[in-house]
Amino acid sequence: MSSRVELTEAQIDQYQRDGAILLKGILTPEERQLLEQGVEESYTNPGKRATRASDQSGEGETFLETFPALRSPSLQQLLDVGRIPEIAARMMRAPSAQLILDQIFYKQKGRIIPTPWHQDTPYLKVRGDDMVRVWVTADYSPKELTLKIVRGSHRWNVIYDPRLGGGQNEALKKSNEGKMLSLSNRTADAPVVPDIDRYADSFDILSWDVEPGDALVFNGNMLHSAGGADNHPTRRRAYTSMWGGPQLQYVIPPDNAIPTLADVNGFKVPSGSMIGDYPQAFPIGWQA
Ligand SMILES: O=C(O)CCC(=O)C(=O)O
Repeated sequence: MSSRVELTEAQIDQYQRDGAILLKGILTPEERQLLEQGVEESYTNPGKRATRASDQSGEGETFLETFPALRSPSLQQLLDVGRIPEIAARMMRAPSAQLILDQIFYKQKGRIIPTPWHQDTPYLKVRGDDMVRVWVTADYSPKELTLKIVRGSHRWNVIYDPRLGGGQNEALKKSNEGKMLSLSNRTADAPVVPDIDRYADSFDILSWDVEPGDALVFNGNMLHSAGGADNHPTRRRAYTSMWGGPQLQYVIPPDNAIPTLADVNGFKVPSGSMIGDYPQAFPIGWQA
């Protein structure tokens, strides 16, 4: 597949160094339209991997769907266009990008519930450096509501326990995802997520205002969160896909984890395999 996305070496270096970068205006008008249609297709016709969570007082609503592209023709087309996986592969400096999972975080206007500080790694069945998230939004998302990311945390070589994080995981606990992950029942002996909001001066936190058409690209091992609001005037609809390079390992962790696309599609991949050896199980979105 040929390269169609304009990326500079300086941008790729920045991604590699910081673990995250905002690419301004990188999506085409067609991709923006597919995104807009796709999040609405999922929201209005939720599938079995969709859940609605609200905060402890029952206010605010986050609609979370995992693997929405399996049911939304528009989101599938958005991935098939191939520019999102091309961004992922080239940021990794990998020869290809394979799909691990995709998700919608659709936050209704009004009260916006925050997403707690976490890494994606402990929830997943993949391990390694070649793991990239591409987060795109259908609405203007001010930096307060956009992902905040601890610069350089992809190099810390720590997988945190996702349960705690300053007790912020309430919304997640209530969701199907949380139930499936049995957050109260994990056995891994892992350090607690630092209370980053409380000690914000001790961390190098990146944050951005993000518009439709931009792509926020970050390493899957990064610590990240999103803030909330009491009365935000618009929805904050984000679509986020996770891509792996061929060296990424499929692992079956001791605790529950979100299935990968391979699991959902019924492929049996031995734990410890490199995903590059299983292109049917982890579909290739872009290849050099
Ligand atoms: O959009 C959000 O609020 C959370 C997204 C997220 O955690 C992710 O893309 O990994």
